[in-house]
Amino acid sequence: MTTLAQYLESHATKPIASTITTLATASVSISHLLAKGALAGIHGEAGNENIQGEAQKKLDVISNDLLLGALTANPHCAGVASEELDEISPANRDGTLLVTFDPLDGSSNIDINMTVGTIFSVLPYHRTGDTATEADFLQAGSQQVAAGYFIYGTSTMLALTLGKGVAMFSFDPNTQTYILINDNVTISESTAEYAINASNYRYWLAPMKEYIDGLVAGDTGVRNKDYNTRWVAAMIADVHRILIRGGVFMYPFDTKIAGKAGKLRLMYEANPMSFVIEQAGGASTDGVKRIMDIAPTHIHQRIPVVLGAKEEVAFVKALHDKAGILANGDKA
Ligand code: FDP
Ligand code: ZN
Repeated sequence: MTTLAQYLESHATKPIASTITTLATASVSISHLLAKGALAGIHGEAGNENIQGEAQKKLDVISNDLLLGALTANPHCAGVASEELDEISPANRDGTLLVTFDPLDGSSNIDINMTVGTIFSVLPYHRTGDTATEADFLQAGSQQVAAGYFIYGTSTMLALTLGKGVAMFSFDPNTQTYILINDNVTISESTAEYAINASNYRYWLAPMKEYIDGLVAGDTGVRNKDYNTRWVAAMIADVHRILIRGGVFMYPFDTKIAGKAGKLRLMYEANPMSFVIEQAGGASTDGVKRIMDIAPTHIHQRIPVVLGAKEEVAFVKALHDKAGILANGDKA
């Protein structure tokens, strides 16, 4: 039996091990709060009162504060960026790492007692000794030194990559530790299962419509096989399912909200999940480019996402190439 602490000791540098340990400690507190649910007064909107008449904070705000407080106290952490906060938070100037996180992905699932999770990405800090700024965070996903997620489902788990494959851990409530259950998570190159919110169909670009039409046509269409749909509406749960049993996940470019290329965030969701998926043998694109090759322009940048089984990701990209689609959704 290998604990997370033992795994990190033999697989990670000291600063990375320490940062992952800090994240794991915070995840345990978040998972305890989630388990208490309505009894912890964490359901509903921030600004409401809970059953004791105390001002109520939404759990995504509590999770954000927990992670932010823990990471900024870690001497290796030079700065933190959260999906919940407008500005980055500089931490310790002598740190060598930057951390971005989505404290509670899928937070609309909390009130219905469904899966949510914490996604994180660790980047190198190149200006040790100076105060970190947003510009320091704007590194391509290929620069990540670690990434993963804590998923709070029927059990709490951690998927972690340090750039040499993906390890999966399960939280043991008895010992309050994460235990390694698979040190080489791999996903199949082909699949017959896809995840997309098809209610957005009319807002998609032509290649995405053509792709999904092909899957829906099943063995009567170009793909010559039947496909099945799954959509949890929490990226973390959809990606976790793909790591466990394969599949492809998409939140593509759509024209629903003018000026927004996609729904998901590059620095908090797309990059860390792409790192995990690629390290497990899958692929990830925005339809045009490998996501981890994209140079970020803004900390809260949104991006179209297609990730999972290599065969499907290549098929989607080929349809975009054929249509001459550019990264911003325009035609070449
Ligand atoms: P949420 O808004 O609940 O945080 O992060 C965005 C996200 O969830 C993803 O986790 C999820 O895949 C997607 O939004 C679901 O979006 P739809 O409601 O449009 O299906
Ligand atoms: Zn999210």
